Amino acid sequence: MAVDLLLGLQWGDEGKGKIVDVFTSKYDIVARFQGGPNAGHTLVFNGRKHVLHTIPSGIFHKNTVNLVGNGVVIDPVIFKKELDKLDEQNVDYKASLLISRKAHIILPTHRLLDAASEAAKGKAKIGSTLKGIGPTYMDKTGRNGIRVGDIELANWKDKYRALADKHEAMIDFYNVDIQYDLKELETDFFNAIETLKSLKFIDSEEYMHQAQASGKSILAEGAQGSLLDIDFGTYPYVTSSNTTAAGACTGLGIAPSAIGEVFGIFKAYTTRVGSGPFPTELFDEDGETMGRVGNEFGATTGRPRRCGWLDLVALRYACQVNGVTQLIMMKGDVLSGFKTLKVCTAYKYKGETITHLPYNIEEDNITPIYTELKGWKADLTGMTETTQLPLELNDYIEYLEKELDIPITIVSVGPDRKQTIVRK
Ligand code: 2SA
Ligand code: MG
Repeated sequence: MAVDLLLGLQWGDEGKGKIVDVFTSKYDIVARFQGGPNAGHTLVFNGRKHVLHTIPSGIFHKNTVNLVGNGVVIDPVIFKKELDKLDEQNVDYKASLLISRKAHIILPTHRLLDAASEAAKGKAKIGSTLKGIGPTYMDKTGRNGIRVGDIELANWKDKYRALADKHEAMIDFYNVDIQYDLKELETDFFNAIETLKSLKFIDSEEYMHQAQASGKSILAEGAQGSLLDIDFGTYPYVTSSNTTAAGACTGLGIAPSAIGEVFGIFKAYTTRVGSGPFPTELFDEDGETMGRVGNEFGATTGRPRRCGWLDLVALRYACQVNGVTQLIMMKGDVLSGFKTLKVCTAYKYKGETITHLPYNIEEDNITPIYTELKGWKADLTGMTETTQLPLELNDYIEYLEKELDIPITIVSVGPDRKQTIVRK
């Protein structure tokens, strides 16, 4: 059976957690394939909000297996906190949560290195969530990392010590003012490692292979967004993993030919948290309204997200890189009340009009060219049927479908599971 993918098409925070949760009843397995606790996936049901960072968003469904794949990086301390939250809510994850032995572990010193690197960059900082993501992936590709499977081995602490000592020397090298007590951090870390060890570690590519062969339905859950992809995002203002469709193959061990539907999820406008280019960013009242009405704050760090109009140039690019087969539009409800909506259809770049993402998309070089569409007033948040949607919103949706040549099959009108309209 094919593996379906659900991916963010912008700079993250599109609402992946919510949609995975809505989809989960259709899948036997939900798997994370990249990123780590930099992600913040928000789910709302039964009047409660839940934020997941490393654990897949299918965890609240009884019969779903949740796999943390080899492409993910795990911070045992944050992972333990997530488990504690699940315990509080009596979610039984012991049998349903599986972890790849090949996933890499974020050490306390990786987090410190992240902080040191950002501090040394000053104004040019990436705007990292400071969860140690970059340094951990550096050790992975540098072939120095510690993997989940290692902690089952007797001598892994020697390897740990050697790596942590090297990291300390590197932190010194940055020569920035970072205060830390490694002993204390290590106490928490080793405690959390023990908790991690109580979970099921598996050879996940083999598991996935068997699952596919026996007809299990699988959904791969992306984290961050396509424009934060290490190769195709707005480098260097990106995260350190492949957030796009190809990342699901390397991050789970599934073949490209095994991929079925690619669900691309986007907000009806655009947000970005952290630094880096954002051509349609607004610095006016409209941007402020989007942030306020959309409650645009980082689910992991609480940072306010930058807001702007929908960027079709960037969205089309993301659809192409991922091979999106169905689109899911989120947060249309946030745009209710805008008289006119703008959609960026091209960029003015070095005196020319272009409709692709150029190599260097620094703000100074790019002026967005907008098309205007009529807004709507109605409150969408109680709507459940397509027929209830205002005419202008239908026009907005149909305009995007035509421009992108991909159907928008789901429209979300609020954070709750129930606020989800299936169009076709
Ligand atoms: P990192 O932490 O080193 O991977 O950061 C590198 C860049 O990637 C961005 N990034 C994100 N952007 C949006 N959402 C993310 N998750 C959290 C959320 C973020 C938060 O869901 O809200 O709470 O602030 C996420 N994770 C990484 C980051 O901003 C950097 O630009
Ligand atoms: Mg998020």
